[in-house]
Order: sequence, then C-alpha cells, then structure tokens
Amino acid sequence: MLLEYAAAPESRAIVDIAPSYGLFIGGQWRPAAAGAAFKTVNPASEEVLSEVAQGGPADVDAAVAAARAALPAWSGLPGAERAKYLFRLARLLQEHARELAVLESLDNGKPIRESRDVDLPLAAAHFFYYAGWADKLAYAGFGPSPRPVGVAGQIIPWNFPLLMLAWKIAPALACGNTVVLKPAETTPLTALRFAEICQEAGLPAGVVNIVTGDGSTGAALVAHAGVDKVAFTGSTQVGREIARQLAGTGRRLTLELGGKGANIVFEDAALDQAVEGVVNGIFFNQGHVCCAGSRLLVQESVADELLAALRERMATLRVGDPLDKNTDIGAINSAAQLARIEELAGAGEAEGAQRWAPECELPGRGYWFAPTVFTNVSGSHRIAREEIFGPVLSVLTFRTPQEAVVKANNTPYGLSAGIWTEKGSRMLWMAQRLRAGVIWSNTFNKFDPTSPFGGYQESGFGREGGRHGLEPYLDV
Ligand code: TXE
Repeated sequence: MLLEYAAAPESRAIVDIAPSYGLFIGGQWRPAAAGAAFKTVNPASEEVLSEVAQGGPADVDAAVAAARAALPAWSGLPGAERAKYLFRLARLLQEHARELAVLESLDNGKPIRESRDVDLPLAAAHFFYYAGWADKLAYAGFGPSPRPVGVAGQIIPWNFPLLMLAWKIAPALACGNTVVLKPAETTPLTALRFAEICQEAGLPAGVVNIVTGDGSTGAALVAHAGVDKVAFTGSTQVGREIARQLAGTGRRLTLELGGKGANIVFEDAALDQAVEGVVNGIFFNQGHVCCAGSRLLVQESVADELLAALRERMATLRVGDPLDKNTDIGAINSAAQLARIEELAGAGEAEGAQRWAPECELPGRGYWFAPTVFTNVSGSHRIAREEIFGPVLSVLTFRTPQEAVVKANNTPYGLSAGIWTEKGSRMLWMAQRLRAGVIWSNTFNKFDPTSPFGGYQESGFGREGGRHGLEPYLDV
C-alpha cells in the first residue's frame, strides 16, 4: 500500500506499507512457523493497514537461537565498533523520521505533531546517547570490564511503539547484548520498519530480532530459558505475572508498569503555565502515558480559578485526524482500550464524581474519547486510584503542602509527579517526600535520554535512560 498523506503536506511523506509482514529472525524475513497472522488496524478509521505474522513458541525459539548465535561476535566487538552501528541506526532514524512519524500515527492513532516532534527525535536521541556509552563502559562505574548479560527478551507496549523500542534496544546493544523484541499487537509497524533499517545499517544478522504477536508470544519469550534478561513495559497485571514466572530462575528482570501521577498546583504557581502543564500532563498522547499527570491536586484557594481556566483551555483542544498537524488529541489506540476508558469513566460517575467534557464532534469511525475532567473526586474513587490510560483527569484539592504529599502518595503506584510553585524551597521539600521515580517542577512530560526513568512500588523496578539504564544490561 503506497500512501501519500495530503493531510501532512509539510512532510510529503510516502509510507509504503506491505500487505503482509513476516518475522525478522537472524537477519531474514520469514512467516510464522504455524502460519498464523493477525491484522493491525488504523484506530482512526478502523481500516486494516497490514497483516502481520503471529509468532509462536517455535518462532521465539528460532529468534532466541539466532540472538545467541550472534552474541559472541557482537559482544566481542570493541565498544567503538558497536558504537558505529548505533550511530548509524540513530542517523537512519533521523533520515527516515518523516516516514516513521506518519507510520506511527497511522498504526497508533497519535497526532502527527507528537510523533514528528517527540517520538522520532527522542528515539534517535536514545541511539545517539547510548552509542556514546558503548566504548566507555569501563568508566561507567561497573568495574573495569563489565560484561553483557547475554540475550535480552524485550516486550513493549503500544503507546510509544518506536520510542519504547529505542529505550530497550539502544542500551542493550551498546552493552554488547543481543535482542529479541516483541512489539505490541496493535502497533507492530514501526518495529518492522526498524528491522529493515537494521538491514540498511548492515547490523550483523541475529543482533536484533523482531517477533510480532500477542500476549502469548510475549509469554513464550519470557518462558524461554535461553533469554538471560527480560525487560517489560506494560500493564501492572502482566508485569506481576512475569515476575512470578521468573522468580527462582536466576534470570534478570526489569519492569516499567503503570502509574497514577499527581500534578500538584500550589496557589503561588504561575496559573496560566500550570494550566498548560496540566493539559500536557493528561492529554498528551491521548493520556496513553504511564507517567501521565492523571490526578490534578490543586490548592483549595485557587481551585475555582484554575478549573475555570482549564475548562476554557480544554474547549480549544482539537480531537480528530491524527495526520492533521492541527490535531491535539488523536484516536484511542484500540477498541479494547476505549472500552477500558469508558468503563472507568462510567465508574467515576457512578461513584458520585462530576464529569465534564467540552462539546466536541468526534469522527464517526474509529476510536475516540473527548478530553474529560472529573471534579468532586475522593481518594477512594476508582478514578483516583486506577490507571485509566486515556484523556481523563481526576481533580482533588488540598490545603497544605503536608496534605498534598499525603494525597499524592496515596496510590499503589510511584512513577511520576509534577509540582507547580514559584517557591524553590517548597519544590525541594515536596520532591523529597513524594514517592515517585520522576518528579518535574513547573513542567511535565519532559524526557531526555540522559535522565533515568522508572518507578517505585507497583510502577515497577529498574531504570531506563541515563547511566542507570546500562545497569540492567551489564554483569559487573
Ligand atoms: O497491556 P499489556 P494492555 C496499562 C494501561 C492499559 C493496561 C492494559 O493501564 O490500560 O495496561 O493495556 C504483552 N506475557 N499499560 O492490555 O497486556 C503485550 O502483547 C508477556 C501501561 O495493552 O500489559 C504487549 O506487547 N507479554 C503501560 C505488552 O505486553 C505479554 C503500557 C503490553 O500489553 C503478556 C501499556 C504475557 N502474559 C499498558 N500479556 C505502561 N507502563 O506504559 C501481554 N503481553
């Protein structure tokens, strides 16, 4: 399917989507051993984009064997040589950025402005950053000759498909590991395009293997004894299962799971900026963000003023065609995710919270959800406790900084938080007391490859990004 997107004229991107894709194993493309396949659809139109191989245990076995066969040569390369490949991958991501951004928006539903300005630049930046580490591992504080762990089994979600791939693959390769990566079943296309980019970069066969499929494919990868280290980003429920499965096997694991981030606005904050931060915190990427600021904690004295400004701002958000660069909120990634969001929003109303959304016309086909805010929320409500993973904000109020800390920490998660105040001492006081792996001040959803990212408690363990992101992939 050759598509030229008039709606994204600035990119003139032509995306070439094949009618079907195989698995990328040992540098070769092949159908699934059992011949199974699944369809990936455009969530904005419900049209089938392509048919993709459904990897089974035999395919996982072949991919792990290919990764193991490639390991001695890859890990034996001098770091500077591995770095050259990573730099090449980074540059190729930049060269193909326009096309990849359109492909990501088609398969995922996210606004083209975000895939173009956030996902793609950050994915390339991760490869550049970890390329820089490949020949400096001896200086990274892991002893004079840290070794790669071996074959990494990496399972990623659908909210930032290519970016999560970069977070997983770049540090693994820099440290000399080889990889079997399973993309999410609703968003396999950019990972498959990345496999072609690996070929273009001349990456040795078997260093990166892409096995598409659903949860059963992921489970086969986790169960495979030839996988030395599992890296998983996804739901807390599946993360728990994987932790159980790996317990006692001696195989390594990092988990990046859900969140219920608090965006905390004090009365002395620059309220207009805070409104932008709250909007970005929950409506960026349709709220399909593990570190989303899905709970707004606002100081009582400015709650009315802030909420009025927030509603006004929400009324300007444009929901619709992900390929239109004026779109703010794209399509919900799947029918299943839309159903989950609707169920939780329904629970919010049933438990007595007050629901508000601006009037906006949603397209007739595809999966859509209007930006929504709940007030009169109590800490015990499901919408205050459970990850909605959609454009739905729950608002709570507080009077004192102490109360803000208690309410923000009243969650089984611990991934992110935001603090809005003009007072530096208050910001530091809060940051020391919030149980969250990432804390932003007077901003939100800012990412950088030099910064470690990860959670506490049910948000998982292990860090990705920065020097800390090397740790899971090295034996000291
Ligand atoms: O996640 P799953 P789902 C949260 C978010 C969302 C909910 C459900 O709240 O509403 O999870 O999303 C693979 N063994 N997050 O159902 O199932 C699966 O194929 C091994 C937060 O999509 O966890 C996909 O590749 N792998 C999160 C990946 O796991 C398995 C991002 C994630 O899918 C598996 C996504 C199994 N038994 C969802 N079952 C975040 N932290 O950002 C599934 N998978």
